[in-house]
Amino acid sequence: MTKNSNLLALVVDYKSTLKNALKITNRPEGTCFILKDEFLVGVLTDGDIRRAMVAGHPIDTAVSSVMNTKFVSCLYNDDYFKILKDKPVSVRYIPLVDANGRLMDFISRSTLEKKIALITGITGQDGAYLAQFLLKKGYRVYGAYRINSTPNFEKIDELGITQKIDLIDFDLIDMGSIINAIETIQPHEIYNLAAQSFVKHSFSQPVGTSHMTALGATNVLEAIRLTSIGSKFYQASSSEMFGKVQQIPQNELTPFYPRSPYAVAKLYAHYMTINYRESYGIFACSGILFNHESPLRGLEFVTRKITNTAAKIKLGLANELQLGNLEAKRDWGYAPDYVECMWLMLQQDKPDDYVIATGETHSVKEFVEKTFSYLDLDYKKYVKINPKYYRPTEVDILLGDPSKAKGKLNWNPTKTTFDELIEIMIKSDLKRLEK
Ligand code: NAP
Ligand code: F7E
Repeated sequence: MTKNSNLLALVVDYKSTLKNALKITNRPEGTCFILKDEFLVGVLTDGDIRRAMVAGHPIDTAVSSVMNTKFVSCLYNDDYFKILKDKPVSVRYIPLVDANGRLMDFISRSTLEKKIALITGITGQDGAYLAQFLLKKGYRVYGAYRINSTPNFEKIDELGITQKIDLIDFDLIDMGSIINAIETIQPHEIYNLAAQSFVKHSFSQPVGTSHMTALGATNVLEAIRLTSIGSKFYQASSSEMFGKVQQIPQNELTPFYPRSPYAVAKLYAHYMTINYRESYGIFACSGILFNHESPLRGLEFVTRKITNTAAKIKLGLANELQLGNLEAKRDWGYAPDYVECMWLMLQQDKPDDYVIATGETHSVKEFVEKTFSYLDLDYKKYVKINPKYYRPTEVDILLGDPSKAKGKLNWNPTKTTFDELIEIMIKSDLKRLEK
């Protein structure tokens, strides 16, 4: 749709009820529509108005004072209350205006019927699967990515969803870009998946990891607080926070003992999420996800390194696989099963934190053995230990207890078994390499 002022004629008609307008825009009860003449120029939540009234303003001043703090919906006139009371209104196209009343864009009714999600880390494994999942649920999905010299959309390309996602550039460590994204998009849900997520790199880049993985999450939380749009927030926390485990299996009450700069950064972000929930009433959830893998897993992570190299060996494209600690044990699940939990957490009545795991643990060696034996290869002939893949401190065993997620989210932790996961990954690597 072009930004043509003639289209303003399409903006509002008065045939159906305001209640319908509330319904189609998927906004909570108590939402106020801001109208300028006959044009709907923005939306305020009940919370916005209540906050301003608590500050002692009469309702009309309260509304205008709140609106002045917003990027969108900054016009106000008396028609608003008159129309709210007397005239039913339905919206086909909503013009978005800036603080000076300039037309910025239109939002179509069909767009407003959809829930809006903002995913940070859209170029990563989970970002791609979560986007696919939310698109299937009918969401409008905005994917935030950082600008690199070469854009890296290969995962969403592989799922065939790149054209269905609205891609926006931002950087986790640049709060202005996050505020700008939230104000422009007005998302109902924000999934913060972006992070420096490779544990080994966090030892060589501890400061960069803290900036992205710890402060990045704080930037998003602070942006949610400042924009006051009421977006729900999901934080991608990690089983790495259990580190030197204090209890087996680990659940939501297990004490943390992080063993890498990555894990320390994630723990900071986890507690920030809880703090923003308790301090400001933000609907913020932390998903403590155990390792989850897939054909879209980065090649540097051990599972994908194993399946990809073993497939290459099978096809005569490589002759050895160099690994570090084969004794480490992990609770490995399938990424597409796990992104569903992220969404489920944000659909509950109350925000909370959940452990997401399969409840099974396997060693790296077991993963290697199964992969090679699936390909009729003897791993002992090909696997070489290289100390460079060891870490200064290791997490020896992770085993999650997903009972809470199973009970409260009605989630099935064993939808995809360990053997099925390995098979899916090998088949995909073989297929890709054969191409
Ligand atoms: P991933 O594949 O490594 O993806 C990480 C994403 O973060 C990438 O899209 C990356 O973008 C982006 N990113 C990094 N720094 C950024 C910055 N400064 N600004 C903007 N974007 C930035 O990770 P994943 O496996 O999908 O995991 C998703 C999240 O869950 C991560 O936070 C991870 O730490 C956490 N987690 C993962 C697991 C797991 O087993 N997969 C388990 C628990 C928690 P580029 O493409 O530009 O690098
Ligand atoms: O290592 C051992 C390594 O790098 C798994 C991230 O998604 O999950 C992931 O972190 C184990 C470790 O994952 C190699 O020492 C042996 O014990 O695949 P990984 P990770 O460190 O568990 C958690 C939950 C996250 O949150 C993280 O973001 O495998 N290992 N040899 C090796 N690991 C690698 N990468 N490469 C090797 O050659």
